[in-house]
Amino acid sequence: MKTRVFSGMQPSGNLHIGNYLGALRNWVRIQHDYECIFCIVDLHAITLYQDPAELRAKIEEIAALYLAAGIDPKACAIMVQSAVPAHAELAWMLTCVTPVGWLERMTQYKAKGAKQESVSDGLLQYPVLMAADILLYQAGIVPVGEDQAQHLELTRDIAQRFNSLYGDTFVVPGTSLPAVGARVMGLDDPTQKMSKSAGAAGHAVALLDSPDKIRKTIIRATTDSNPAVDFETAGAGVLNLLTIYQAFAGTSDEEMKARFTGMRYGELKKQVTDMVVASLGPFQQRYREITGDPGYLREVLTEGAGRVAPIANDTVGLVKERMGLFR
Ligand code: AQP
Repeated sequence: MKTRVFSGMQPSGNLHIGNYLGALRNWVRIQHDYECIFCIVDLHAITLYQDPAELRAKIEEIAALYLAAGIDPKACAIMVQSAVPAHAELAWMLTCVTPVGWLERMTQYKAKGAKQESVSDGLLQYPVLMAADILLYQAGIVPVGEDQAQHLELTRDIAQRFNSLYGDTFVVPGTSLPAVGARVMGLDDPTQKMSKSAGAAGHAVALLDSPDKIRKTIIRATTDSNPAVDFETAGAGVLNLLTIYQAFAGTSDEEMKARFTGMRYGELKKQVTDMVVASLGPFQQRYREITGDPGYLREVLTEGAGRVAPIANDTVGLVKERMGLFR
């Protein structure tokens, strides 16, 4: 039997090249080697306020982006988290075995919480819901970007704690990070990771940005005080541009050095722009074709949820059995 893979994205803004290079592209690469479930995690998105109409539209947009990136819905289940109630059900059961201190230590909770006037309990519980998503399907591998590594560590801690309290129940999942592009930084501020919710102009390149917008964003990217590329002393902004190029082009470290050492930043930005525009072009074309048939999208999502629900319900049944809950 193939190892199961689970991963997801929040429909909380415009997917950017960080989401693509850190996660989505790897999903496409491994989709035929494993039994894959790719989720649109709308219950996670509402840990921060979302406009209801926009959220509903974003869910379908993300599904279309999965397909445009090359996820094959025949090989993989593409589904929406809230369409399978077992996600929320298992999250509650796991909440009851998770010490609050574990959650308060999460860096994403601290960073996102600091920007809110009032922090919802949902934001604190976010990683428990993520653990439920993964453990529900007994996933062995979770391909994510580096910012999610701490949440994955917590998922393992929760699984192990549950297993030791109630007996072996959950597969303890492994994290899979890409070799290049695991943490793409903001183009305006390379000390912060590129983020959907950051909002500032010049921060991110969204997957659906026009070539003109991409050019304007990259041309304004923060560099450093060197006149040209020097791999030994390059600042975070220059390294970020080089990473973006390397991740899209698939070039080796040696090729990168040979190509870019001594290149002036204007030319570096031009080459990065050309690479990003050329890589996103076919992707955007596929996106337009897919969204031309909304019936097809709904079919894919309905079929995906139907395919995974029995696995999820079996796990909830087992957990209820182990915990002594009414069945
Ligand atoms: N900057 C990044 N570089 C590489 N990978 C990234 N990911 C996110 N940002 C980067 C990976 O993308 C997947 C989906 O992320 P998410 O939707 O769960 O939300 P997130 O991790 O919180 O990402 P964002 O873009 O910062 O969204 P918001 O602002 O809405 O919270 C994950 O695998 C993530 O690691």
